[in-house]
Amino acid sequence: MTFFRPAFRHPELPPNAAGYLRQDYEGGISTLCAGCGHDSICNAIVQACFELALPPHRIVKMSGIGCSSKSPAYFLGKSHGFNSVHGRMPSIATGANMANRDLIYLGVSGDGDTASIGMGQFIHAVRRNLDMLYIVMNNGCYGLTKGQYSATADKGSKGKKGGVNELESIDLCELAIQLGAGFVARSFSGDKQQLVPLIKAGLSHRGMSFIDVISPCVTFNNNPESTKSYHWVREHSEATNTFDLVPFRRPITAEYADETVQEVVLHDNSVIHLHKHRDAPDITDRRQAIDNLEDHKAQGVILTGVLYANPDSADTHDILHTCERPLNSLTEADLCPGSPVLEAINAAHR
Ligand SMILES: Cc1ncc(C[n+]2csc(CCOP(=O)(O)OP(=O)(O)O)c2C)c(N)n1
Ligand code: SF4
Ligand SMILES: [Mg+2]
Repeated sequence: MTFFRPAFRHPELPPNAAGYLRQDYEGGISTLCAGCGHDSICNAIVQACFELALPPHRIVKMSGIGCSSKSPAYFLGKSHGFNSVHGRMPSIATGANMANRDLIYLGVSGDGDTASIGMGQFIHAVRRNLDMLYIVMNNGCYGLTKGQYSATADKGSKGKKGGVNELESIDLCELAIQLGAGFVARSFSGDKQQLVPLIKAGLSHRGMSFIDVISPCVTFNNNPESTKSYHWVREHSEATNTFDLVPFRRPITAEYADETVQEVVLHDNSVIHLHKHRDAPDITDRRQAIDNLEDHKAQGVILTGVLYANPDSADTHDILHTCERPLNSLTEADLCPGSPVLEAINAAHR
């Protein structure tokens, strides 16, 4: 069995704006179960990075442990990568981000990896508003260890084996909004049309972008009584809005009537055009975003799309006033400013 992707592609496939081909963003051949939602998310990541024309060598992909966390092997094969310990991706991402703020950070995790063993790590990365895109591939179970319920499994949901889940579920999007993430969205692995622009918007936002993607585990949690199955999600989801991301390099045009479109300008001047559904709440209002999630949950509906966006949020570097340059670019003169400066610092503490 080979795990290498054939290099041959149609010679006329067009490159992106930076001159890279789509295959420059691909990884190895997946070893996940055929039909696993995680594979669709990997494809959406490849597509989003290709469309944004990000230089692959400027991206850092990080993960913990789980089927979801091994998926970075299947995308962005020319990027930097770090497969960390179970639940520890956020602290590794924090350290790397503090050392080099010039790179683009993409963390991939599972619902087990994030909502149980990694919960302490997750909440602190969010409250620090770490500049990264954090994607949870949420199947409501521990796929890698044979399908035990995770903390995001809905109360009343039933997996392929065992009884009904009696415990309350943790809503990671609600937590992320409460803790100050600047961009929060939910999607479904089977909805590429919605997922690709969400990933592009998440990568364009500065600060914490969090996307919870419901991603069915076809082996352990895809039976009709599971609220994380393909069938259930297709029958019970509703989008807050449909939207386009207009990257900053393209001309921005106002194509829609004011009362039906909400415009959000991201830090790099990309623009999200949200086509709001009738009576949709203001997604820049944190309280409304949480109420909206809870209201839909009470009706048994999974709300997808952009749930909350705050384009003005300050990221960890802004908050801590850190050095503006990557630490590896600092010279001895930068690091040792000389006796008079040190004297002045010491004097200030006397
Ligand atoms: C410290 C530690 N505890 C437990 C495990 C066993 N373990 C491996 S993956 C996993 C859970 C995976 O679930 P999730 O993060 O939801 O990923 P999925 O496989 O569902 O994509 C567990 C408990 C481990 N590898 N390390
Ligand atoms: S066990 Fe489930 S989560 Fe893991 S690869 Fe198979 S379908 Fe995907
Ligand atoms: Mg899982």
